Amino acid sequence: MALRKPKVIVTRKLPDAVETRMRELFDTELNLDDTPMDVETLAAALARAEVLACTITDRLDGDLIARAGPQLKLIANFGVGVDHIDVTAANARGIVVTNTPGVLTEDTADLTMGLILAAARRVVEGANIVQAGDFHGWTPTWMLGRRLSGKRLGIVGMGRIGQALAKRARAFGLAVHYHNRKPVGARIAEELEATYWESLDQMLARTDVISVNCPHTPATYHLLSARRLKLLQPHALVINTARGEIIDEAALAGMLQRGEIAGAGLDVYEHEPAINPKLLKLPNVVLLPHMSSATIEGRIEMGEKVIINIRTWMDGHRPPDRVIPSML
Ligand code: 8YV
Repeated sequence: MALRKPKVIVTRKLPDAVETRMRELFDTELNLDDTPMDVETLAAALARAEVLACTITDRLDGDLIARAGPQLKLIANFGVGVDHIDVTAANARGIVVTNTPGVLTEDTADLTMGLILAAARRVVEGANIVQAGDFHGWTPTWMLGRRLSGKRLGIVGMGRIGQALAKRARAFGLAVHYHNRKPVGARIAEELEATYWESLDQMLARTDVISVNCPHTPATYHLLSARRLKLLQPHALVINTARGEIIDEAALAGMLQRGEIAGAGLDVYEHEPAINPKLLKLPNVVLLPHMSSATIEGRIEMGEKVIINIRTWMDGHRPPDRVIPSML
């Protein structure tokens, strides 16, 4: 007997292959013109959907979740970070929340390594000079960057993405240091030749490049506070492909402007999509538009994860990527 198709409302445009499969499997409403949903449109979706397939651009706070109809049973997020969803409020109403871990790990680690290289070797600055027609010939002392090999990388958050970054960093000759709630297992630590710092403060003061790779939770909000940023060495680079809220962006911009740290590579921002205007004017920063997981392969795999989560829930099983507050 064919399963009844649940009403699934998708809040943003997803890759065609994903949308087609969702239409085959579910009673799916797509957002074909990709207009981000405002609060009232989201509330209307929560009042009708059995499953909401949402993204980071949908802020599902406790007030909005309180407006969900009793039929809403699953919020299947297209993305790994769930800091835009009040998971506790959802669970309290019997709504399961899922995400898409694993499939964007390698792509995000690739671009994090790219930002490290770009910031250390002034890649964007150099490219802009050429494009502006200002390259008038080689000189021995022009466009000097900093060598990566032999330097120390401090990874804040040694989960999947942190570990994938560590593997890449080793290949570039960087020594891997990390801060995490707890040390990684002995086998992984040995493979990555990684040094664990229980004290984030101590690691910050001793590493040359800092990369933020932890989730944004109440415990990691402004983890890199103004006080902690001051512990960095003047030649340090700060890289962030996780969430803007983890760094005090105003403090970081001020320090970069005053030359108190050497540079930054940022893909995410505290008040995204707004960016601190100071950052936009600085030559020593590389700024990307939240694109570290943006590959067509990754987006399709994220969609497949969303589908698997909905499908297993439909079949009465526990979805594989269920998020529970104690994991955050
Ligand atoms: C995604 C991300 O592109 O998955 C995440 O948490 O930050 C991004 O890389 C985005 O969240 C899609 O919703």
